[in-house]
Amino acid sequence: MSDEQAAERAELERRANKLFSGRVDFLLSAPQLKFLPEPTVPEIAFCGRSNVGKSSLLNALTGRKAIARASVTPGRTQELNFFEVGDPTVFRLVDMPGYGFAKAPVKVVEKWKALVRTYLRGRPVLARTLVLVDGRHGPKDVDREMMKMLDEAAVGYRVVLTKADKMKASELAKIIEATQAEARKHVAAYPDIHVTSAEKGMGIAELRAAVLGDAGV
Ligand SMILES: Nc1nc2c(ncn2[C@@H]2O[C@H](COP(=O)(O)OP(=O)(O)OP(=O)(O)O)[C@@H](O)[C@H]2O)c(=O)[nH]1
Ligand SMILES: [Mg+2]
Repeated sequence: MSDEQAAERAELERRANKLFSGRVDFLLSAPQLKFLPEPTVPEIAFCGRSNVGKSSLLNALTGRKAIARASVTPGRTQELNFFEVGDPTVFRLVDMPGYGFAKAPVKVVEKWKALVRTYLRGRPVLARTLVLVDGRHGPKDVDREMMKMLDEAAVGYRVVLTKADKMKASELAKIIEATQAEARKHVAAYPDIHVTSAEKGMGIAELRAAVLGDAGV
């Protein structure tokens, strides 16, 4: 990276940190498509398997402990939850229900799936999707399916490894490599993945800056 690029990145991170530590408000919870807010600003969606750490990552990015409810029980987030960032609002973060949760009733799972898919495929203001992958396991079949669906819908996404703090460095390195290789197989995925820990704050400043860029701010 040249000095100029490094300076640009530092400036973007500074702006991102300022924005994320300013106004962040819960807007609404949409259990069905008809409750979606007016598509007036860019949106960044968080998707991934149940329990992967979507709500926790959203909390970490915004520096709030519990603006998005993090769950003890997988399958806690059951609606599309919208959060507004900036004053006036510059963009929104959307916390989504997790996929691949086997214990929920089939009908409920089907309902979430349809909601998530329809939102991801048809939302005009969707600026970027973050596909979270558990740093303890790397990509699973359900993650690949989600990525494939996004590829087909031409929805650009970033692959984000979560819970990096739970792994030994040597194990994490293998997971990073496998996840990177997976991302590079998908046309709509950014080739470079993000490695994060909501718990320890790892990778958070970089992801804030990336989200700012994605939102076109
Ligand atoms: N050690 C560690 N634990 C984490 C991290 N992120 C999330 N967790 C834990 O993982 C569990 C699930 O986190 P959530 O943020 O609720 O996951 P989610 O993807 O929103 O889950 P659903 O809404 O049920 O789909 C919680 O017990 C979190 O405390 C992390 O970076 N490190
Ligand atoms: Mg959640």
